Amino acid sequence: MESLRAQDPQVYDAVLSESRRQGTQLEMIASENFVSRAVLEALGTTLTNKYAEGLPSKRYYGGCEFVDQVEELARERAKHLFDADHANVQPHSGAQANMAGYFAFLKPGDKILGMNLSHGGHLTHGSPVNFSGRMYEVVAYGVNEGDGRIDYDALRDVALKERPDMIVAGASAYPRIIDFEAFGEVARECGAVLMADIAHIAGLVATGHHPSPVPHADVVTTTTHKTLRGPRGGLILSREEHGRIIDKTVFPGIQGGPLMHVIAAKAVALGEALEPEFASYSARVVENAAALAQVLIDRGVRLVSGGTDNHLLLVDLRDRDLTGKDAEEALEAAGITVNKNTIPGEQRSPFVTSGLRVGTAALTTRGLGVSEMASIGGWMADVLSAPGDRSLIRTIRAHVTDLCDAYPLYPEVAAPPVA
Ligand code: DSN
Repeated sequence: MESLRAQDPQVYDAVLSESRRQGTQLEMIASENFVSRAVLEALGTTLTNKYAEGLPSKRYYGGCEFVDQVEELARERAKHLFDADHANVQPHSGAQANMAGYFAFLKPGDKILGMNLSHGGHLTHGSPVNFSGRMYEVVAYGVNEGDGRIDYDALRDVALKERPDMIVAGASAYPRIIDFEAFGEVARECGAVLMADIAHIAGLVATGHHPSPVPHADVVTTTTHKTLRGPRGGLILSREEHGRIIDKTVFPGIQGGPLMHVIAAKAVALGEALEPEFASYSARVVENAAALAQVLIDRGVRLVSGGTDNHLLLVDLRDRDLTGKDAEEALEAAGITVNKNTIPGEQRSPFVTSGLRVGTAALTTRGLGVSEMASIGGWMADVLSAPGDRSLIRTIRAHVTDLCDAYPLYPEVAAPPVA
């Protein structure tokens, strides 16, 4: 980054500080990960200069022969990885991918059935503060508050009563396997389109560590940067019959020029995900989450649904005199980065909450395994039991620093700041 350093020391310093922050804390936000150097390099290429509206070989601008190669690689790798007929790799984000899914199949005022946000759903699944809740009539399904798992009988009942035009299967804070086959049956029974949003679990789906929605859903959307470990962005998979409408909806429907440098980085990440190493990485993500869950449970920490099947856990703090906000801050002071999160039955606002969401995808990329999860789980339990104990937090911060030093992340960021 020599040119950046010389030309714009303020931006350079902020980037360097962020790199240092990532390297010196335990990143346990369930939706984050660390990309490879190859992905980082692809993001910083001349492809950012190129306009390429359209699709490979069908562009509205000249000079697209090389970006065509990149986009074709990304599309083919995505189809191969997920065993899908059709892939569109242009959505700028998961929200854009979901918008394209809605616009391709629905008209304003149609009815969608999505997961209740406080039960683990996502803003784009029908929240009133999001375009999805403003453009469509929304009904919700959720989890059984007793066991924290999706209530498939209640889902069927509400689907048959409400007759939605689309059902959205997927979540951003759900620690258990999602039964996409059951969703498919309900959607067919009530005549709805099924959209599966696998943003969180895409890497697990790609490697067989979570059942795939591809055989059951009309359209599957995802981000590329969570368990899939690619650059920030979105991706849409569909059956061949829906490919044309999905493509037209992304461009010219909702986006302009695709971000070709990001698509190059998606191609690289999808290539990595096709390698056997990625399958063993995904297995370790799940193994680490299970190990972390067990340590927390053994230490008396309550988890929504009593554990996890995937890469994340949801801590239920309602038995403690502690909010999600305060717990997040105390853990951050100890060097452990998580996010406060609403939980089923939530009584507090989303800015305060009664829960924490914790994930293992990023630390697994960094090389940490089950023995490190045992230590981290113990430190988390200690902090949650005494969030105001500054001396304890200082001690844990020192342990976290030692652990981070043992697993360096992008070591070149140790370069000194601009004087
Ligand atoms: N912000 C993402 C997450 O944390 O799950 C979802 O958009």
